[in-house]
Amino acid sequence: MNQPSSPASSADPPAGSGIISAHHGVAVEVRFDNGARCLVRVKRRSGHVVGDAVRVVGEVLERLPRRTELRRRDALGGIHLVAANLDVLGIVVSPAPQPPAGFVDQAIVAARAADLAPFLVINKCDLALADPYVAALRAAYAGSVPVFPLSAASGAGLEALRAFFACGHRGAFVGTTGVGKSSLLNALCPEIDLQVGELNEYSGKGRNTTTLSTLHTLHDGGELIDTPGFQDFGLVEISAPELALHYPGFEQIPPGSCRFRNCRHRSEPGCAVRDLASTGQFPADRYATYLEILDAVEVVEAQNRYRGKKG
Ligand SMILES: Nc1nc2c(ncn2[C@@H]2O[C@H](COP(=O)(O)OP(=O)(O)O)[C@@H](O)[C@H]2O)c(=O)[nH]1
Ligand SMILES: [Mg+2]
Repeated sequence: MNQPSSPASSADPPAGSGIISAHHGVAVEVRFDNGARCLVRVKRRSGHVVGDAVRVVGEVLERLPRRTELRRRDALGGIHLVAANLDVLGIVVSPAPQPPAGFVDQAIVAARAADLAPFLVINKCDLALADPYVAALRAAYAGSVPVFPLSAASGAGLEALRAFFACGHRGAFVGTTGVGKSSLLNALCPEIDLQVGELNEYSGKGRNTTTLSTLHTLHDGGELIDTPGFQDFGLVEISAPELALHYPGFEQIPPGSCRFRNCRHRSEPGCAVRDLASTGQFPADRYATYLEILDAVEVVEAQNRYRGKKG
């Protein structure tokens, strides 16, 4: 079998190892290690996703083990694999519209639970009301994740984010509708040419029955995955143990501080987190937010248990 030496047009399908750089439903584009690309037919539910490392042998794709998997939950509760082998997940927020309470915390926990390093992008910093919003988010999260205040519209602050990706990170963005994710992707990678302010995939009837996911190489280095419709969907639900382990701010508390290893940091005896919060050594508002999210997560867990018993 020929080693790939020319782009996808050659008659012989190239062979070798590479990465899935686009998914068209019935075919995937493989980008080989030497930069050549080719289309390979796949079954509609082949399970391949953008970011998968593959070996092409003839017409057959052999998938290599994944380092990470990013999943989302759709409006009906179905879980879908979105991308493989990402390193970082950008959580995008803006001063207007602001995400719902607890959104950033839960996204950070979901990313960490999937072994992705989360970072926070605060878009629309050109708006007059941005400064206090940035200050509050920095106070809450700067000790836990990288924070990038920027404006996709004016370009201010984009360089720092480009430099972050240039370290060799492969990532994707999540965030609620209207915070400027499409604008940000366009600003970082103009060839994507996304529609800004478009209806989201879910409510936009008749559009894009085949979701097309693509992997883009940024000019300064690093890669971005764009999966239309994904960004506005929910990440998979987090479990109470994941929340207790990954809640932003808890990194400061040395492991093993609580009496019980599986401490949920609520009413367990010998809970170091509760003690630190009650003496002001851990911010009381951050602890209160944790408890609110824990309540909500436990309600969902109880509902799922109930459904499981019935079913
Ligand atoms: N003022 C300001 N508006 C922005 C910025 N980025 C995006 N927008 C606007 O915010 C709206 C939503 O942007 P869009 O990229 O579609 O958000 P998405 O739903 O997260 O993909 C559009 O009207 C954009 O023009 C920014 O940096 N500053
Ligand atoms: Mg969008």
